[in-house]
Amino acid sequence: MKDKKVEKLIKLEEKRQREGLELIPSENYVSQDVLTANGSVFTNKYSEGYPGKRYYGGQDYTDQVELLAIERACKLFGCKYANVQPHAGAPANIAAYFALLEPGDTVLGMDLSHGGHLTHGHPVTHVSKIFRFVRYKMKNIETGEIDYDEMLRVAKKEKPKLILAGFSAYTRELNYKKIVDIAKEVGALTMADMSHIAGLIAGKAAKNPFDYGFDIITTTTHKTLRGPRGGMILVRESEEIAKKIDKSVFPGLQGGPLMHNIAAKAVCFDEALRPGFKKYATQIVKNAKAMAEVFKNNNVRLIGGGTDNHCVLADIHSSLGVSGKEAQTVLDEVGITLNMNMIADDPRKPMDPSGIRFGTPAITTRGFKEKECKRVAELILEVLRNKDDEKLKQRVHKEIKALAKRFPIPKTFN
Ligand code: DSN
Repeated sequence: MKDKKVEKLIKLEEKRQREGLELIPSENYVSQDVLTANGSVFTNKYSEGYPGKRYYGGQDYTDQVELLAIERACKLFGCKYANVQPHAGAPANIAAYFALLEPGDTVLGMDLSHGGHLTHGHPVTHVSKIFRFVRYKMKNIETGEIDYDEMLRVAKKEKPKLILAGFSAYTRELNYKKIVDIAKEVGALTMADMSHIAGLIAGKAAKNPFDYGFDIITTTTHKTLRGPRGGMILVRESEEIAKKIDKSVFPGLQGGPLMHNIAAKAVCFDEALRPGFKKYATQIVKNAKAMAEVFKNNNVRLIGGGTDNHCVLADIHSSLGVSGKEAQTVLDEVGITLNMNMIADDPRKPMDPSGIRFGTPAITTRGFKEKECKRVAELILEVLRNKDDEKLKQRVHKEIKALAKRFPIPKTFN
């Protein structure tokens, strides 16, 4: 590169990723093919509109690559329509709301403090000023069981036009059938934001909301799905809804689609359709369960009591007397990256919460199995229990580096 400053930063980031362990559950490592497509000349092209209906000329190859991405997305998730243009998960959700709702309409979604996401109507978001968001919660924080009776009661009272399933910090399977039944009873549409678990659904390691009759799914493509940073909206079967979604994404919300990113999505969907991806998705869950087990055996309180997916949420403040922020900082020092996180009904503040959230998508991509994951969980606990012991931290850092070296980040997947 001619720009030595940026080149240096890219190299340093590569080193950081190579030598450390990535446990942020929403991060992963993409293949060289995804990187190549994402860095391709498609970035030069303006393509407002959709395949066959663009505003500018020169669309022979953009049309083909977008159609390929759509076809593969539909095959992967078992649906009829896909819009692959959302730049990320937040715009995908915003476009979906505006497609399905009128200003003032009500949405029933998971409580944000119980695992829901900012884009599901947190008061700081623009959408919360336009639509009315009401909440359902867990009935039992220790098991993660959702209060479906409460969901029905709230749905009957508030008459939502949309019921939203999905989360960014929840570790159990949702009962999609119950949610669809409740939606039918009150005449609501159903939307699943499966950003975190898209790869698990694609790899059949988690249930697919479409199998239970959900109307639409929104998702990111860069988490467990292991694709480029981006978003997508899938529609199970309604052509009417699919048309509304397309209009809402463009021209409703976005301008020109990121064609290089769409090319990279097409590559990622092809990779996820290969048999090896099922093994990968299954291993992600096994690895997360193995880490959760170590925490439980050490009497650390887990929100939801364990995990069914890729993610673990631990209340380390009540169990170990360490705050989420302290944990994040001290673990960074030893080459383990994870994030501080609010726990359900957290008495502490978002910038220094009681919990940590960690997950296994990235280390599973590196080839970690249960044995290595258990060891990492043990090391996390050792560091948190001895956070001021510099010698111990140096020893752990050395072990983390050695582990990372033994499991290099792969460039291709089966
Ligand atoms: N930032 C993503 C996550 O980590 O869950 C979602 O917005």
